[in-house]
Amino acid sequence: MAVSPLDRRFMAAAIRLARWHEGRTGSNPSVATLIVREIEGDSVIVGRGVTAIGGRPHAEPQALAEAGKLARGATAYVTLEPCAHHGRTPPCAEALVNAGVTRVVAAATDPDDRVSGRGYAILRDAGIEVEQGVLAETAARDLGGYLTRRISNRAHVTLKLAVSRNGMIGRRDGAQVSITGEISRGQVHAIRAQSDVILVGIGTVLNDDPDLTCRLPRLEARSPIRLVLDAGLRLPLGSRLAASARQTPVWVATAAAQDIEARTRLTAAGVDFIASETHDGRIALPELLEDLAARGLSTVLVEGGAEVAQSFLAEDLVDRIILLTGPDDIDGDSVAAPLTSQTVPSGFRAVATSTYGADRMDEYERA
Ligand code: AOF
Ligand code: ZN
Repeated sequence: MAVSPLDRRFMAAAIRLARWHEGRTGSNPSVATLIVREIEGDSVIVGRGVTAIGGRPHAEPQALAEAGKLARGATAYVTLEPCAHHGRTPPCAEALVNAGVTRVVAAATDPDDRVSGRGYAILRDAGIEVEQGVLAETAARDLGGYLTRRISNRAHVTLKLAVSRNGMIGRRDGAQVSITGEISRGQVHAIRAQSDVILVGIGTVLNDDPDLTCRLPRLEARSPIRLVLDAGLRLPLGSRLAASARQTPVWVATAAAQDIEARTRLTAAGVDFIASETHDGRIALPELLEDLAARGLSTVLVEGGAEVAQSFLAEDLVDRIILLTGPDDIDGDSVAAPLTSQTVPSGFRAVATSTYGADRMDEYERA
């Protein structure tokens, strides 16, 4: 049976379900499964599952448990190829076979060496009809962090920039200016909640003293690790970051041999350190992203400032750009944004545009 419009609709629903646990499944990707069966001429969802918080159980056994006997003869919609390896649970591909599913529609292929194609092979060898690649692009966008970590062995980078109407990101004298409104702020906090790490340079910390937490009602607990690029270890003990390190983790990427006293005091405040390589006095970014990936962290949201954004762009380490453009100009002596909607680097393509109050949010990804 070929892929039908109905298949695409169920897959779209599965992709939406997978978003429920995005950013909450540890090093495992958040994927979803729907079990759909013909009942009296209608296609009915009889089981649904999304990778559990923390990463296990996987989506498939949960959906199959809900479907029970109704899984026999059903179609399973999976946003990622079902796993083929024996982890703490038997392979999901085998679970689908054993439950008597007769057709599997899948979106993205799993690049995990233990799976990659083997999940599909287990299904086909058991006589199950497999359609792969359905809405693969959408699924791959959501799974971007996981796929980049597995394929490129580094964390996936989203660069977030808030730019004034005249293409500025702030005042040169450091005075605080508000570029975007309340609605955008909520949106940014939601994106924070889905990220594993928020990254800023020490300049931003010294200038703005930011919190970098998610402050949306009921999502406070989903604030990710806050990581500061600080080769010279200048993070003040009195900064909001250091002062809240016990509630929400703060990591400092710094050169190995730094002021032992400052380090000891920050450690006592709950700050953690990543001993990092430096190039010309700056933290080496590719190595840092590899280090994060090796720790099971997939997604990094780069939030400032201009110099840090510029470094990630110059080293071709940006996978996604979120550009917020406010309605007003910043006058006087101001800092030009590394990019605006007019000057997005050629390696990127626009994937979405939204309006939040008076602000516009443009989203780009690698072409
Ligand atoms: C699935 N369904 O819901 C997810 C999958 O450490 P383990 O045993 O949990 O395996 C982690 C791997 O499982 C991960 O790298 C990816 O290949 C796969 N994730 N697979 O069948 C799921 N989350
Ligand atoms: Zn599995």
